[in-house]
Amino acid sequence: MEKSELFPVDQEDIDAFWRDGAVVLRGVLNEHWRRELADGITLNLVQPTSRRVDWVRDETTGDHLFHDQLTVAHNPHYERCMLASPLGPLAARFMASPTALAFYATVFVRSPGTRSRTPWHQDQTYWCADGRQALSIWTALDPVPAGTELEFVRGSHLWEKPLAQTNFDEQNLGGEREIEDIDFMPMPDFSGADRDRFEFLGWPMEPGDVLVFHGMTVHGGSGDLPAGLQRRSISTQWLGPDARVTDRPGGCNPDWLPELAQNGIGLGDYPACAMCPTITAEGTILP
Ligand SMILES: O=C(O)CCC(=O)C(=O)O
Repeated sequence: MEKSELFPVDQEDIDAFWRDGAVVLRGVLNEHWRRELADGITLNLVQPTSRRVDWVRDETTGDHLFHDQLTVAHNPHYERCMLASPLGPLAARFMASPTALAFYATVFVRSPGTRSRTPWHQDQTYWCADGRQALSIWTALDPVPAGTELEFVRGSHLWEKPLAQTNFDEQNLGGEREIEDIDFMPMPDFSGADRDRFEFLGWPMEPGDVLVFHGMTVHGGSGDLPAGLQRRSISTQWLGPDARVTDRPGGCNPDWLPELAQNGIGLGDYPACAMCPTITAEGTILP
């Protein structure tokens, strides 16, 4: 792996990303990369990490929602895709940065027909890193029909206060998370009574399409699947040079601080290290 592939980016999409907090790009991952990710998921399901949770597991209906979070070293297929597919250079271009740091990957696998919506949240308020140059690139290996899309609250990455946090534990998915010392914005009822107060973005997608969204963009709501349709989705997390490692009053999720410390990275550092490799906007993978 010497170079990442490149995918052409329109300035209009970059402008929309900074204005709205999320954009869809069509046809970014070709069949080769989709197969690589599918192989990664097959391996991940039989070799989960210690961070794996099953948000849904119903032996009667067969419904299963598997979730894991991994840095590149955990899975050679995800590693190849994060380093050599167009994702890294795209992340750098969207962050208006010469480089993108491959922070980690998040995996969601819903068995066919599983009905479990992702709670509304902002990723970055859980991360052990902060910065304006911070985004995720989400993709699904299965079609995403209308009504099951991941939704984004338009412009929410620019809100002054962070959104109240949701519980992502296996036992209490979506429950309120009590954290002192943070001036949170109370959680609106985005799916119900407060829906008219906000503007939402969401796109039906085909395999190979990707969503690029800012680390502070509020999102959720996806995943009430029709019978027979599965969803294997991967969200890759990227940081730019203004990002710094941080701790959070309520703890981080995922908490990479111990692993970063083993790589010589502490609070306040930019986390460039063997665990989080860097790719340039031109596709060079830095040693
Ligand atoms: O795929 C999903 O249901 C949730 C995705 C998500 O929350 C994320 O990528 O941060």
